[in-house]
Amino acid sequence: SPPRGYSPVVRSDIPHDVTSLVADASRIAVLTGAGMSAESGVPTFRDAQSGLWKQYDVMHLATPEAWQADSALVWAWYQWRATLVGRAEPNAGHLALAQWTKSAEVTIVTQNVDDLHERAGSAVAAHVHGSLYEPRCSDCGRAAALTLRTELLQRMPPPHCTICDGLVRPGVVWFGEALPTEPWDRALAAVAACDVLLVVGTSGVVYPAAGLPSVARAAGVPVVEINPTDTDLTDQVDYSWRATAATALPLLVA
Ligand code: BV8
Repeated sequence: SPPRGYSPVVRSDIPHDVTSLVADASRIAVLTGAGMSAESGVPTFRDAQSGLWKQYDVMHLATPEAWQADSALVWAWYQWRATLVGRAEPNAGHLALAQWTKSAEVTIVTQNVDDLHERAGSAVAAHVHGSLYEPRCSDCGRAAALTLRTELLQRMPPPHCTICDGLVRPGVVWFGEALPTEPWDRALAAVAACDVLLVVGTSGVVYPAAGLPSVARAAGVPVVEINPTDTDLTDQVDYSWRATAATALPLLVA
């Protein structure tokens, strides 16, 4: 089934306005959201409330409170998501961005916690919401190895830190948690110092990441949104291209 938010009226050609906005750009910044991975079959964040997890509210599961209340349930949800992403492949949009780095300076800032940009061959300048693949000790902060178990249960007690015996937690940013400083600083620098900012596959709901397009515009950087539907950002961008990531990005790089 098409990804959430898919609209039938989706262009498959590059709008003239976008061509001109991108034509002279040598430094491109790209802000990606869950829609970037939708065509890889990875459910967007809100669609991660499916199957085993249908009865749970993802907006609750992705919080420190849920972790405090039931770390085995939350750990199992992230194991399920990490396994799901592991079974997915980068799509044509991920691959086009990786290809583009051969002819232009492309800086990727992602809200996604998957590793599909990396597996397509891109370096990611900033994972502003962390990563499914970088668990860390919730006490001493040390990185922990992620061992994905084959069977996916609804409750899986998280492992303990080999150094201080603290609980190992998912390496993501939960709602109510501050974003990691260094990735956030790199994200701010990237969107302010580029020639054009592409915003691909995000609803622009979650802050402070959703504020990055206005940071770019305040710096005089033109912003192009690539999304099959209108979003909270649509009236803040210079051009909104009704297209999916895997359709639009290869056209830009061709
Ligand atoms: C913070 C990691 C402050 C976890 C994520 C009350 C209390 C505390 C904070 C708040 C509050 N009220 C508001 C806030 C701020 C809050 C916030 O913004 N809430 C929202 C819901 C209103 N933000 C925070 O809490 C942030 N921290 O504010 O800290 C602070 C400061 C100092 C000290 C202490 C605290 C932290 C936010 C990070 C949350 N973590 N991810 C995990 O993954 O489990 S966010 C998560 O949801 C995703 O990473 C993503 O960024 C976001 C949205 O997910 P989706 O909806 O799936 O994806 P997206 O929005 O990108 O939408 C999909 C889009 O794709 C759609 O537009 C669709 O049309 C499009 N699409 C679909 N198919 C395609 C496509 N596009 C292209 N091609 C396609 N094929």
